[in-house]
Amino acid sequence: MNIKRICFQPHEDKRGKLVSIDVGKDMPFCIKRIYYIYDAAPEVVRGRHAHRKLEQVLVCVHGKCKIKLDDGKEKETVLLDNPRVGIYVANNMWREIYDFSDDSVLMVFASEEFDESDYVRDYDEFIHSIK
Ligand code: T46
Repeated sequence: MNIKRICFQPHEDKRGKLVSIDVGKDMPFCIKRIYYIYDAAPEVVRGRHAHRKLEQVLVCVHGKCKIKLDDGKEKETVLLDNPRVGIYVANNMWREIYDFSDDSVLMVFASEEFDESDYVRDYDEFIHSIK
């Protein structure tokens, strides 16, 4: 699977690092929504769904977690542990996010507003829908 990683260039000086994300330059879509996940226990699995239309970029801005991506043909797991790297998750991609460290903060940039009807929460339905 060809997973797209987006590298953000931090502005670094003796006070620390600052990452700015320019929508037209760094993101493959116009951001309509931003949310973040924190206080996720190490044993939980989040996600377990696909989206019909939504595209997202996930950045673990603190701590770490893993994401398993499944396009219906191939599966790949990526460790998210770098606030300078975003993982692009296209539509029609099953995702499971797990192995959260206690201090993890997962920031998500989304191409669409929240819409429950965009979710495919049944794996068999997902496989059927991409055929
Ligand atoms: C994804 C992973 C990484 C809202 O009201 N607005 C929102 O923008 C979102 C994302 C969620 N919600 C509500 C819906 C549920 O009542 O928050 C609750 C938890 O959402 P969900 O169970 O979908 O959370 P995750 O972590 O399983 O999945 C979320 C995103 O939904 C999903 O698109 O890729 O984070």
